[in-house]
Amino acid sequence: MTEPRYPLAGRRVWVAGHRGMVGAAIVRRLEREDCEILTVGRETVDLRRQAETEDWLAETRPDAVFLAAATVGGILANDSRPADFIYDNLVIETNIVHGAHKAGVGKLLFLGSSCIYPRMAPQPISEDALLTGPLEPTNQWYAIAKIAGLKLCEAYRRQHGADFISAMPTNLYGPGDNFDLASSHVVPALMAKAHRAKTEGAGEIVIWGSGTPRREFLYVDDLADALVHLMQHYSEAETINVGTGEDVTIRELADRVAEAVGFEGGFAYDSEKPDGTPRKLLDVGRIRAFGWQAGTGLREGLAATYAWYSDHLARTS
Ligand code: GFB
Repeated sequence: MTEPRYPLAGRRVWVAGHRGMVGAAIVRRLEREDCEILTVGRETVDLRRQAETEDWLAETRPDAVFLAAATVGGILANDSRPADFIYDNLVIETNIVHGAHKAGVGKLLFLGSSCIYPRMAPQPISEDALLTGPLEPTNQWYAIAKIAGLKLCEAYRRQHGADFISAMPTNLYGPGDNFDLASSHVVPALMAKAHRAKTEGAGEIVIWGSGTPRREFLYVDDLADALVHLMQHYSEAETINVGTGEDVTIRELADRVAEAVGFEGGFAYDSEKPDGTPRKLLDVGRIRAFGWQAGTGLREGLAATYAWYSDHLARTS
């Protein structure tokens, strides 16, 4: 591996959003680097408030920022709370990017999402598909906010020479995910349903939509590893995809989740619920060329996630 362009050793690094699934994984990964990790909770600084955010940045003066703070959720949450998804995300990223620039932050990594790409983008989706076609309607609000975030980074780079980069992860899962059925993504939703069915001896769980959409799933600790790698090695204006390069149908995912949980029943399909984008597989050629590749297979990642979830249920019940 080549020497990092931006070594983290000795630096003060703020993980914005450290209580979320992604932020917590970044903190876990940074604990292996020789840097000082900075965090602040919502009760102290509401990142939606510009003065609070800018004051905190001015006082703390981090060297580097991982911008993992966001309002996130699955297909139904996105579709039913469009104002929260567009407002919260626009304002959080604007406050942090502008505040980081004013506070002299040397490097910032903004986290987007693969839903920024056009609904019918050619697969696998390369970075240059951005803004070439209409978005998926169920998550267009979130996608517009995330597109604005990556353009903010580009604009501050162009006007001020700021080393602000952005990464686009594919669908994520892992320890610390949200298992609430009304707002979660598909992996924790199917895991929670399969676990409950197994516990209660129910014969069947419900899958939303047709089960035919294809998705790519990245284990969150792999994402954190990629982000630390990019922070140290990547300094380009163009966003960069982070994924595994492989996808499965939702039906295949349900089989894998059932296997991880030990649920032996069947599946029913709720056609009243949306399918969303038919396929969302990222082209991971660029990040591979930068020397990073995902290490956790879906089976292994689902087993680790279920171990965390079982433990979490035991701790909280
Ligand atoms: O994970 P998910 O909510 O996000 O849904 P998206 C993925 C697919 O799984 C959809 C199906 O086709 C869902 O209909 N699915 C099946 C389920 N059963 C369930 C279930 O019980 N719960 C959920 N949630 N889905 C999100 C975007 O889209 O992806 C966000 O809305 C973000 O903006 C995120 O980009 C990564 O992949 O459809």
